[in-house]
Amino acid sequence: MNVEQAVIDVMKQCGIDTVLTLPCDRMKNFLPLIPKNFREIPLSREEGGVGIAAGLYMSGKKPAMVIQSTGIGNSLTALSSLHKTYDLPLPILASWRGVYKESIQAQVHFGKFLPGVLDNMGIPYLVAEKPADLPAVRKAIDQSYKENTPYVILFSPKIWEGSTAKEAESAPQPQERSFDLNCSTRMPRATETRFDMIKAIVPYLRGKIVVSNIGVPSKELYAALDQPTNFYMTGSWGEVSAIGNGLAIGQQKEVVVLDGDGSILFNPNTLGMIAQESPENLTVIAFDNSAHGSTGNQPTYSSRMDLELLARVYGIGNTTKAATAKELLSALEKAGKGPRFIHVPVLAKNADVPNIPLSNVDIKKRFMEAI
Ligand SMILES: Cc1ncc(C[n+]2csc(CCOP(=O)(O)OP(=O)(O)O)c2C)c(N)n1
Repeated sequence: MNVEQAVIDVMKQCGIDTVLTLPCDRMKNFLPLIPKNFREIPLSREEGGVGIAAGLYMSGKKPAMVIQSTGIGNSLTALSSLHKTYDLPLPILASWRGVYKESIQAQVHFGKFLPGVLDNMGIPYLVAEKPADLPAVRKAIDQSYKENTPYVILFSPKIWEGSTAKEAESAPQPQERSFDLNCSTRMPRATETRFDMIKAIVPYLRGKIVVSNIGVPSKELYAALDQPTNFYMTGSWGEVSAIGNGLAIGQQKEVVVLDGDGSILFNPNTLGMIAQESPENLTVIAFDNSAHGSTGNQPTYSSRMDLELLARVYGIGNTTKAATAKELLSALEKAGKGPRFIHVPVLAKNADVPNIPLSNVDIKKRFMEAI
């Protein structure tokens, strides 16, 4: 039996259309089948895939993740504060390492404790160790979508033993390449606050899909322009541009992300994922106050480097700086193929604005109805 193909068939029966992947050696005959059957989004870090998957789902897609079980470790905060509090589905098909015929000592500790971790976090899981378990895999994927929860399917390496799947072919070799890193790295001094900037761009944001960084930036957006097409983050710090990326991949309307320097430096791989998928309808505004604003303006190291250049290095070609609200509005209004990255210096100062009086599930529901 070709077990790898049988798993693909199950995913298709469940209506999965997009698969986020980060490889495990035990799945090397399974992974080549994914781009042949689904849209594949190869990841550089599983946690970023959690954000992209949330955006894909909210835009009407049906994503799943195929990763190594270790990747669940670096995704736990995002799974818990994003998927578990906004009630979002995500089937995670994980190659379960550390338990069956494991030769790598480093895999054993987390692999052994993983079921207990999932149990304690209220994340349902299933162990698939033989082809006869595949009907249960199908049920688990369906349940993830029916009950709006992540559902982990732990594939024991045992399940692939004796499979008739073809051996994976060798990968194409890297080609010569060059990049245009030409951008201004002179950062003008900040003269306006993030709230000044958000208020000034309200005419542009009105009616658009807007995703805002955790904490004060979301509260400032709520105070300046509350609308159902705003997705306010209340947790999963560092995922805002990943969610925006997923939303922009999953549907056609323009998506504007309000990100921060701390968040980008926390998860810079998200910039690479944006460049890789290159959704033309995505604009990331990076409010750079050289501080962790929401937690009391503790300095970040963004003052020692250039975020716009970082975006270029990651492969985002359409970048600019906008030092005033007027410049930001005109940069936004200037047509240009995305993904776009606008680097905006702002004062390290938070507006005194109230909390958002909506639950996470309410934010998600009205957002999904509106977009
Ligand atoms: C994993 C994790 N670490 C730390 C925090 C606490 N935290 C919340 S917001 C924030 C800083 C936000 O800074 P930035 O992303 O630059 O946005 P700003 O508020 O400055 O606009 C931090 C450290 C968190 N929520 N999650």
